[in-house]
Amino acid sequence: MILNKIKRDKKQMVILIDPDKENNASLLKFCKKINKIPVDYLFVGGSLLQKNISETINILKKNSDLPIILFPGSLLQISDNADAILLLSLISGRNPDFLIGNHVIAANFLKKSKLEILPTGYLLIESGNITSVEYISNTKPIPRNKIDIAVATAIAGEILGLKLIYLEAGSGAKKIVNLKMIEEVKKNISVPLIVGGGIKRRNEIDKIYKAGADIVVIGTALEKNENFFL
Ligand code: 1GP
Repeated sequence: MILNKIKRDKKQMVILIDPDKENNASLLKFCKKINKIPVDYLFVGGSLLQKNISETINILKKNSDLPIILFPGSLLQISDNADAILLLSLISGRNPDFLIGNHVIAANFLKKSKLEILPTGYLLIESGNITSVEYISNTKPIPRNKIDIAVATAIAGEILGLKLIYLEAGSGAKKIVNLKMIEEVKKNISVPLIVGGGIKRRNEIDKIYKAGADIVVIGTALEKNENFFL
């Protein structure tokens, strides 16, 4: 679906739902508004775990037709009632658990499940504050001005066989990913490019698409303002 939309020059939008920040009522309210939001897919995941992720997915499935893609902050956020999973390799970091360790633990479960596996090169980019993903993953982000390192890392991800590249400033980031970095990474890869983290204004979305992102991810902005897209 992602590739077909790119072929038709369709820029794509993801809304990130963090199960810990929602309750049944807020999820239902969100689903009622979904047709007014330009959204193609839902990502479900977060850094901590206060409730069973499957419950959140069930509510979203019952009340919307959008594909639900797991965006797991940890192995505890894998559930086979979603449609797909971003199988993240945190290739900007050097923590073996997020490069291969967790993948080995989850491998048998994922192979038996019906989840569509989306192998994703996940690049954490410095964004002006220490984000949850930086702290929890115990990895150093790529400095925001080191465009050559981001490009080389993205190329390495693609030639290793990863099917998507994700430039991540981190949820609630102070600064979005450097637009020049998005542009250069896009020029150098042929797999779809996802960009997210810290997007607070509508006009930033257009700039990020223009720089080359195929998919933009919005989380915090919509959590803070339910009329963000209206
Ligand atoms: C985080 O890129 C996503 O993984 C979304 O970030 O919550 O800052 O929109 P925000």
